[in-house]
Amino acid sequence: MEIFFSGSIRGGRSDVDIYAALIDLLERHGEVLTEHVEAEETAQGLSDADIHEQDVAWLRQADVVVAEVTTPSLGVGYELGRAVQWEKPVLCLYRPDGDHDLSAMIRGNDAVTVEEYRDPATLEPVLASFVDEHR
Ligand code: 6K6
Repeated sequence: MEIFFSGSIRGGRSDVDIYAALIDLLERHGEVLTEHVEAEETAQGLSDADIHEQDVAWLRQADVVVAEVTTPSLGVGYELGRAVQWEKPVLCLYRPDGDHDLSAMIRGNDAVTVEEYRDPATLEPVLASFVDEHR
């Protein structure tokens, strides 16, 4: 099971510790292709074109897509749009006590499952059943 985890990078890094906790949980169920989303340091030597090409290839390859969408990000929104177009199973994780309302383009999309949460630890059964459903 190959999992594409999507989370804000240039959109803002305030949730990076949560991304790390979610990636740890997801690694119990498969291979996370996009561990860099939890990296503290931005990768050296990759152009924006390299990043786009690599991420689109991983997205195409992934069996499922899990995105943390509390911090709005153009890149995450772009990845979600492409994942929906390719009919990938998509789970979006959203903390309603954050500073941003979730976009209608995510909440209003029948092809996307939205799960609200407060503590990443409570998501273990949600992630397990989402991954198992699409195994
Ligand atoms: C590595 C670690 C931190 O920053 C980097 C270098 N930049 C990127 N590396 C890999 N993927 C990226 C990078 N910038 C954006 N992305 C992709 O877009 C990721 O798959 C994220 O899910 C998404 C974030 O988009 P922005 O618009 O918030 O940057």
